[in-house]
Amino acid sequence: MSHDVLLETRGPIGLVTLDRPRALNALDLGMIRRIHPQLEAWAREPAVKAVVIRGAGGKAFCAGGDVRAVAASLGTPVPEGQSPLVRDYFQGEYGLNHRIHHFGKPYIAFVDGISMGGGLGLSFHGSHRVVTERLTFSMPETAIGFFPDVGGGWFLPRFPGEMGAYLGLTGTRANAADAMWLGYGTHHVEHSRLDAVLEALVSADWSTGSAQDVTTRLLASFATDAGPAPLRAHQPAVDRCFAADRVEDILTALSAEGTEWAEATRATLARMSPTSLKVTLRQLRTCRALSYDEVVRVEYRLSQALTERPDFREGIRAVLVDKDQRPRWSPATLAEVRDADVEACFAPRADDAFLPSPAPARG
Ligand code: QUE
Repeated sequence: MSHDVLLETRGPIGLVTLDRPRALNALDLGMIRRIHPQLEAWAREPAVKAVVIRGAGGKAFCAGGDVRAVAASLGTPVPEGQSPLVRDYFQGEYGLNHRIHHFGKPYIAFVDGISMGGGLGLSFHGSHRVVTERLTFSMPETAIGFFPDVGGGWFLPRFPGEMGAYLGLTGTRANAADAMWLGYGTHHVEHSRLDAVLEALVSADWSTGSAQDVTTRLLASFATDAGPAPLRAHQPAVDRCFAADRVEDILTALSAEGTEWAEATRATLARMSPTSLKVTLRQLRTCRALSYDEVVRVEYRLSQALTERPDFREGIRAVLVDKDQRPRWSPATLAEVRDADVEACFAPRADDAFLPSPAPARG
């Protein structure tokens, strides 16, 4: 029996606690397979008015997906009758994100501490995202030869100007004030008040309006000002430099800026997988015009294509296993990445149609 996630019903509240603190609550397939059916049951149960998700351990909400296990599984043969983890994992994770996106009832994430990659997938798609002063968040996948998935193709293009391209390509970390400005956070609440918020949700009178309105009013009564967003200072430069449709043109624009920020940003991009950068920019431009469900299908294709490429295993090795932070990318330069290879990552796949049509919420 896995204790990596706690599932409880407290009166009108379904409560999910990610409880794998030694791995910063990184989301593995076992956790996904316990959370998804519980959300399904809560969606159908009229007595449950809202769901809260939080992380245990005080350091992280969720540091991402279990990319380490996926990478470790890639070389090993799969027993007959089983499907490979790389397929089950991403179908499971994106299927859970999709369930949250279409949940219907209030889904309230307490995003407190570290939230990266898969952590945004478990929070962004809900109706309410409570962020605290302890929040640090990022989409760091280009550092491991992957791409900003879990709906990054849907939420990054919705950030102001070119901020989504900047954050998705560079993996830059941002804070709670940034989250509020970008629209990741819907309410800023002090860390010390989270237990009181949960208690107030449990004892709330849910008959005074729609569950969404009751939740919004209750959270607003705890909310404080997050202050000015540090990222906002860079908005004009980000918009100048990240508007291009080719990564090479973004680097040229950064060179022309001649500022410390632009040089640091150039240096950051130079450390990322060249293939990841080109795939990610194309993902963000393509997905801008798509519905969320269409974005999930594109991202599933990319997850399968990029995990087949050498940069994914090399990135996991350099960042999460050996931690030498010196990946040897292949191809090693942007010039060597062929357009046809980028294009091929977006090709339809036989197992594309894995998304269920969620049943409507009741109650
Ligand atoms: C990019 C990523 C991830 C990452 C670092 C990156 C990611 C992920 C983790 C992670 C961090 C701490 C853990 C853990 C996993 O780091 O997806 O198990 O304890 O899960 O640069 O995409």
